[in-house]
Amino acid sequence: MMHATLNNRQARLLMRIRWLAWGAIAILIAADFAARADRHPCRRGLRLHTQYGDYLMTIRIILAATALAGSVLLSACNSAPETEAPTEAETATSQIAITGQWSRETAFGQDAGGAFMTINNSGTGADRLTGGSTPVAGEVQVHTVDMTDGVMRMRQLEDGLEVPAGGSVTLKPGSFHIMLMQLSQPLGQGETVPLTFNFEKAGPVEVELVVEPVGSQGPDAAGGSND
Ligand SMILES: [Cu+2]
Repeated sequence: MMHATLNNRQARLLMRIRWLAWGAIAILIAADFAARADRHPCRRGLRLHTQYGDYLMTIRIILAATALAGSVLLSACNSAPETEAPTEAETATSQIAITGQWSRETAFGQDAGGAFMTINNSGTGADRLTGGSTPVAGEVQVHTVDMTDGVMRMRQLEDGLEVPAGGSVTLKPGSFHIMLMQLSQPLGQGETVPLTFNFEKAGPVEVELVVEPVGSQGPDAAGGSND
């Protein structure tokens, strides 16, 4: 997203210009009233058609033009977004570390596989895992699992998965997971699979998945394979 950004100093300067413009308009209006008072019927006498009267008229036209220009300038200033200074969210950084990443053995002909891991973000800003790439699959998707009418269904997280600042998200069977779509080859137990994740802030993060046996709940799960 590209948009004009003012820093704090520019924002303060704009505010000062705005107050000066308001002040100038107030003075011009006051001066105009003074000029009108001078031409009030009970005071003008014979002066109305003198050179002095023409002079006052000229001043009034100049005042009106200046006030008009001032208000146009003001509305232009007002239409500029108020808070253009970089927000905390914009300057915050993400520090991603991925641990315990693994995948599961697939049968010949199986066209999708899962991948699981824990994603830590020790940075000051939340980040978002949006997807990734691997040589063994056509597409890497971020999935979640929902319960619909008592049936567990998985679904792609189109907007990715948020990893909070100073927090972590665990991807595991039955919950958030990575889906390796259109596998070009079966994943064999003991193999390692390179995978590059895409994070919105941190950018690409490379990992190597360890392929665990069919039915595994993860390398750290007690008992290992349980089917
Ligand atoms: Cu899935």
